[in-house]
Amino acid sequence: MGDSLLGTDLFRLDDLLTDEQKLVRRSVRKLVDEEFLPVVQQHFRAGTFPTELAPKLGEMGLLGMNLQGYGCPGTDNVTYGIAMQELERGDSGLRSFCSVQGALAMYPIWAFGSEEQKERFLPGMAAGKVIGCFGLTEPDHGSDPAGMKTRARKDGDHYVLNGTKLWITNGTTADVAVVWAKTDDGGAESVRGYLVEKGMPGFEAREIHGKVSLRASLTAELSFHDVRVPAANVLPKVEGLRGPLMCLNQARYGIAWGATGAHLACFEAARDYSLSRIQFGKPIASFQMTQEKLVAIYTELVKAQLVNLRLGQLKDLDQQTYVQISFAKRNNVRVALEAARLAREILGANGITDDYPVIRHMVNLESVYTYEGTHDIHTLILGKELTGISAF
Ligand code: TGC
Ligand code: FAD
Repeated sequence: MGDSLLGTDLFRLDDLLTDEQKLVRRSVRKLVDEEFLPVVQQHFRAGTFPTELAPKLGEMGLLGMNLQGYGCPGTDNVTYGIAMQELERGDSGLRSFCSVQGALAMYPIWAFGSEEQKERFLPGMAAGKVIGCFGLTEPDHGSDPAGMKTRARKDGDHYVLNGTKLWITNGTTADVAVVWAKTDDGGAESVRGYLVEKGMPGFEAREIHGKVSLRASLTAELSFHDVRVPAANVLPKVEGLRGPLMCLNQARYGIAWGATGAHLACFEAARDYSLSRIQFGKPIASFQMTQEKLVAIYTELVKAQLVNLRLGQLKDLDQQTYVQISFAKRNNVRVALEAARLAREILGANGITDDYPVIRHMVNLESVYTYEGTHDIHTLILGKELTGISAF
């Protein structure tokens, strides 16, 4: 099996990878196995994230991986996807940390920021020394961000920000929050991105407690009460909902690969368990019903890998569409969640303890199913593509 996909590479996708891509997969897998998996149970139980890993993630080029310049590694998109897959093989919280940092906080600065903003924030963020978060969702506006209430009012050379953002990953540890707000500056109201820095008076981040999913990830509520954000902190090169949605394309792409990593972990755990667990005098893997479940998990895993690689190739040619990304996010998360449920069943009572990774992945995937566009929203994006009719 070597460093291949643990015996799941039925269609020899590895033949299409470069040595460099396989090397990245091996080194991220090693990091996850040696430095993350030994501590994930403790973090999942405590509801904490090992933020101290951030500089290591930076050193390994896992933050803002597919961005060029400003200290970012500038890898191709297949390499970026492979890394996300390996991170989420560890835990969705670990991939989330890197997705939010790279795709949702660094990408908007990189794509829409001024030269000064890029030079000021990106090198530290790529190194894992400056943490970012992304504030789009609000208490009353999740799937429909166009209805957001957060407002920025121009006042001299500042904008005064008021509003609340909810469910913000990395919110309590972030040094800089990319906050999307409406402003009527210069005529019609439009959405702009604001770089809100930790410590700005009126800005508060409160941790959300009581999560049963994605426990090894920090999630916050951000509130803004007359926060004076310098005009120099407004992202100058984008206006409208297209801005945050372009960031989501980057992150959803990573999630499509990441969910396949969680899927892979569940497959591996279920197959190993079924071979070693003896009932009625034989391994449970010898029962036809167990084999049917393993084959169901495996089939969707193999298909998801094909989707990811082709999508990555198209992204490297800059020919991907957001409909393809919705397809991949929607499909791969759903099949990973179904696989996790089947794997949990194969593990019997052991399937409900966090001594095995399966139930942790299963409950995590419930969040992944909802964030970055719920399953239903991606269904409607695809439905619109097929019919030409928007059913939002
Ligand atoms: P609509 O009128 O369709 O579009 C508004 C403008 O945006 C353009 N557009 C896109 N551009 C780039 N990428 C996309 N995917 C785009 N989708 C639409 C569109 O062409 C239009 O441009 P323009 O220039 O004509 O103005 O907008 P709508 O209000 O009808 O909404 C569309 C909808 C529902 C698909 C969208 O709002 C949506 O995707 N909603 C889901 C919200 C969401 O995904 N939130 C995620 C928050 S972040 C998060 O969850 C992080 S989890 C982090 C972790 O990994 O831990
Ligand atoms: P709602 O939009 O209220 O949806 C509730 C239900 O109604 C869903 O089943 C949905 O599919 C359905 N629904 C809604 N509209 C329609 C429709 N038109 N047709 C059919 N069904 C519909 N957001 C950020 O901005 N930044 C983050 O870092 C971030 N991190 C997150 C981390 C976690 C752990 C979680 C759980 C969420 C995070 N989110 C973040 C928020 C996430 O993006 C939202 O939860 C998501 O977009 C859905 O919004 P909502 O929860 O308000 O659900």
